[in-house]
Amino acid sequence: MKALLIIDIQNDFLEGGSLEVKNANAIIPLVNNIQNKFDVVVATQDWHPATHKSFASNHVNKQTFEVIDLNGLPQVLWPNHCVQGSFGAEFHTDLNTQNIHAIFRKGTDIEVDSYSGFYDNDQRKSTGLHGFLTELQVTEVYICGLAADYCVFYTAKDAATLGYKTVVIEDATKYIDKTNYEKAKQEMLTLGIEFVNTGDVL
Ligand code: VGL
Ligand code: ZN
Repeated sequence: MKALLIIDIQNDFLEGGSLEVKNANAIIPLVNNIQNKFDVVVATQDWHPATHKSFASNHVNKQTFEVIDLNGLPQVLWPNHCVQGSFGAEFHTDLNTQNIHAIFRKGTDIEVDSYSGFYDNDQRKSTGLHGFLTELQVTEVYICGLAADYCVFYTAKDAATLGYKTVVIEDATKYIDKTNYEKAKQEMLTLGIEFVNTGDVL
């Protein structure tokens, strides 16, 4: 079985959002177009309490995009984003959500960030996504969404490590930082992760 994982297509990562990813809105029609090519469609949502420690605003004298040590892990300090229940945390209204079988929310523990749709950044707490896919006998995951150098990257790495055939649908992702993404892509290629465009899955 083949699953499409739609990562964090939420208002705060889109045009006008607090952590806007450049040209991110352009991926929405591409993601809508490919959904019916998969047996299972899953989405993730970044879903932070307002007190989340990945927010620069929750630290004294820290700037956004500074890196700190958070409970032993390097942590980029972000602008407030995807606060639980806020408009910024909602999926963009143009995203077709009718085919989405399940939604997995992450980043709910204020002490640890969660880029991957599978596990918190310390790999201690699971979102349940792996159990869900296993139950449905999914062996291949195709990943799209935001951002290519953070949540897409970490989700793809965990998927590959868990033994899924892992494919990133590159034209249906956008990165925050190009250099970061180029490094991430090299690492993904080393792990055997494949790259395609939406035209290849249609
Ligand atoms: C993300 C930064 C902070 C993402 C989430 O979805 O890529 N990036 N939180
Ligand atoms: Zn976040």
